Amino acid sequence: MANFPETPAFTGFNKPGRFEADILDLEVEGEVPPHLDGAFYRVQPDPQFPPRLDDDIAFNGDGQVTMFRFKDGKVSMKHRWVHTDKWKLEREAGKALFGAYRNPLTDDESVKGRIRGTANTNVIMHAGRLLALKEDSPAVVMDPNTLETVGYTKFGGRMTGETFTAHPKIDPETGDMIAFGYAAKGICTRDIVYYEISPEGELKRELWFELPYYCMMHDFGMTRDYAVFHVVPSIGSLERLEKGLPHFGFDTTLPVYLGVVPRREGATAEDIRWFKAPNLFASHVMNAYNEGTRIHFDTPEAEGNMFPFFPDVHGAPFDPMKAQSHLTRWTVDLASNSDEFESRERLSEMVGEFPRIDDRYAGRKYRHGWMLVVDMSKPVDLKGGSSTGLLMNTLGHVDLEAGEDKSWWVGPTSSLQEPCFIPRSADSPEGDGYIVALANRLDVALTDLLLFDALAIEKGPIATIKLPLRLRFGLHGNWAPGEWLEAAANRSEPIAA
Ligand code: V55
Ligand code: FE
Repeated sequence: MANFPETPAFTGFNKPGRFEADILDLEVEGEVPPHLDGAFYRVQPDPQFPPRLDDDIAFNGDGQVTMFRFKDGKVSMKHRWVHTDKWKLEREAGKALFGAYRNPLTDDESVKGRIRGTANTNVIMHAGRLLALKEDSPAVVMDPNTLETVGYTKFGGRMTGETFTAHPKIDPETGDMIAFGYAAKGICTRDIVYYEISPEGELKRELWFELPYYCMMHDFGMTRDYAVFHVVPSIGSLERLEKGLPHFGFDTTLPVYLGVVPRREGATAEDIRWFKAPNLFASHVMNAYNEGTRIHFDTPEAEGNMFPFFPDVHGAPFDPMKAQSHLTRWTVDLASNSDEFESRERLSEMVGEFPRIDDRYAGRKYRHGWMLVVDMSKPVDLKGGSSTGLLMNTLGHVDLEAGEDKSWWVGPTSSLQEPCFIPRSADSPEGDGYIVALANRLDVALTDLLLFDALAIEKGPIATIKLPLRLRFGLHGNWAPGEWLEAAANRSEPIAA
C-alpha cells in the first residue's frame, strides 16, 4: 500500500498529487486576452511512490509537467509525469527503488548505475522540443503538444558531460541555448562543462573547466560575451554520502567565487577569470550583462543558507532571518588586476527569490524584473500557521531604471509560485506583456493561475484561472508562443531525443 510518511514533506498542501489530468476550458474570473496564444509550462516534484527511506525532501520528487494552453481567450491544462528512467523503473517495480536525494548509495542494487534524475526543476522549449530538467542528469525531451516523453538527449549525440543544468538561457540574438553541467564527470566531481547549443538543437561547443570546490551549481549568468558562474558553498562530498548526510550542506567558512568564462570560439579554461567575495548565499540569477569588460550579475543574495534541508556543515541551526534575500548587483571588471568584486549593490529592499525577466533581454542591459516576495508586514491566517511563518505571499516588480518597486499581496491564506513573463507580442517593448503565476490556496487546497498586466501587477490579476484541483509546490517554468507549438505539431519527422 502506498502510504506516505506523516511528515511535513508529504502532508497538508504537500500531499503527493500522483494524478495526470486533461481539463479543457478552465473556469476564468476576469478576462483572458483573446490574442494570447501559447503555452505556459511549469514543473513540480511529485513522488510516484512513498520514499524508499523514512522521509524525503521536496527536491527529490518525480517531475510532473503542467501545460496551460492559452488560445482564443480560453485556457486548457494538461498535466503529465515525465517518464524518466527512474520513473519507468519504479513504475515497473511498483515501488521506489531510488533512495535519498543525490545519494546513489541508498538505492536498490537493481538500479545501480542508472540515471537518477527526476526532471523536476525546470521545463523549457527550444528547437521544437520541450526539455524537462534536473541538474544531476541529462535533459529529457518531451513533445510540447502531447507532453509524451521522448527520452534523454545529448544534443545531436555530441554532449560529453553527464549532466545538464536546470537553468539554461536562450541568447535572444542568436537563438542559441547556453547551458552547463556540473559534477559532469561523476557525482561530486569539480568538473564543469559549458555548452552552447544551436537553434536546431545541436551541440556547437563545449568548454571543460574545474571549480575551486564542489558545490551546488544551480544557476549561472549569461551575458552577450561571457558565461558567469557563482560558486557558493552549499558543498557536498562522497564522504557525506557515505555517512548518510544530505548531499549538500552550507559551509560558512568558505569564500564565494565568480568565474567568468569567455563565450568566444576557441576560449579555453586558461581564459577563465575568478573573482572572490566573502561568504554569502545566492542561488538564482535574475539576469547578467556586460558593458565591455565590466560584468553585472544580479542575484537575490542572503547572508546565510536558504535551504534548511541542506543544513550548516558545522551544526549551526537554520536561521530564517539570515535566509532572507535581496536582489543584489555583483559587478566585476576584467580590466582590473584585482580578484575582488568591484561592488555589490542592493537593488531592492523587497525580500525576494524566484527572479524572472522579460527573456528577450536575457544577457542584455534590462529594466524590468519580477520575483516572489516575502512581505512580513502582512498577516498570515492559516489554521496551524506555516512552519516558519514565512510565505511567498507577494508578487514583486523591480523597475531598475525608475528605481521603483511595485508589489501585490496575494492575501492571508495563499502563497505564490514562480512568475513567468509573456510578451504582448514578439516585438512589444521590454516589459510590455503579462505575468502568470500559480496561487496556492492553502486554506482550501486548490490552485489558481493568475494573469497580470506585467507593468501593473499592483492592480492585481486581470484574470484568475480556476483549477478544480491542487497542484503541489512547483519550481520553474517558461512560456512558448503558439507558432512554436503549431510548428512542432506539423513537423514531418517524429521528435528525436
Ligand atoms: C534546486 C532545486 C532542485 C535541486 C537543486 O534551488 C536546487 C533549487 C528541485 O530540485 O535539485
Ligand atoms: Fe532553480
